[in-house]
Amino acid sequence: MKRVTVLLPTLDEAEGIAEVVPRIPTAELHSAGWEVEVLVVDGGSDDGTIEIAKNLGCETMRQHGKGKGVAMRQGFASFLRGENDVLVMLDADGTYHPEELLRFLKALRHADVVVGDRLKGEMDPDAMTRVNYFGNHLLTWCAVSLYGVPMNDLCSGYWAFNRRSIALLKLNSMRFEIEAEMYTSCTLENLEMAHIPIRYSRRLGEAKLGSVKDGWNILRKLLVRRIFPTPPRSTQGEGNLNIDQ
Ligand SMILES: Nc1nc2c(ncn2[C@@H]2O[C@H](COP(=O)(O)OP(=O)(O)O)[C@@H](O)[C@H]2O)c(=O)[nH]1
Ligand SMILES: [Mg+2]
Repeated sequence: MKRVTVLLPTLDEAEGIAEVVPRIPTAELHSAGWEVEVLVVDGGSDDGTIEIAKNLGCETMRQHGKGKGVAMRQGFASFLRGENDVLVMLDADGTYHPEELLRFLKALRHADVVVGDRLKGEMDPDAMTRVNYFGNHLLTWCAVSLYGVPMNDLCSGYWAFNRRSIALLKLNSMRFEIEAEMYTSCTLENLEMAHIPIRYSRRLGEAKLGSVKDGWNILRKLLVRRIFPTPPRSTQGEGNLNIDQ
């Protein structure tokens, strides 16, 4: 059996986590040869998210500091300390569909990294605000112009990675610019990226992303990584995730 880590970042996602974890198709994955472990990295929820996650059998971890970027890097570092083969990340808010996990694992046979593409996929009419929709198109266009590597949905939060690619990623993002930096790092490490259309639905609970501020941070990250491709190395060990633990 191969083993997959499903990484879920959470900040007050009691409603979302209670729905998302049970929707992970563990039986289907098992019959396809996959053992599943769910890792929840929490940013300080006080609505019972961690307790719900524990009751659902997830491994849970409190992140140091704040921000989705910090949480993801901490989850990646934890994955590298273990021995699982593949990591899949998605939001814990019901927007992405865990039922599509096996499609990611299949696509990963022919790529190092698989990105779920909402813009060419099936987007529910109320799933994304207009500002986020156009902002994402604009940022994706900027990313492709700057790096020259195909990308359809820069801000997608549904990605799958083989172990080698996680070990090669060099990241220091704090917040929602993490996916843009994952893209820049994949291009700089010459990782093979595949894109699959996915479904995207309206979130449960409250959004944490602030469109304008976070959009600007994403653009700034794209520009900074074009000039300084690698973030400063602040830790020892595999990869350069800049996590001190
Ligand atoms: N651990 C952690 N997770 C976060 C933090 N901020 C947001 N998240 C989670 O990251 C995911 C994406 O956040 P969301 O508000 O849905 O932003 P969007 O999907 O990019 O619009 C959700 O599962 C959030 O609960 C944070 O500071 N720490
Ligand atoms: Mg979301």
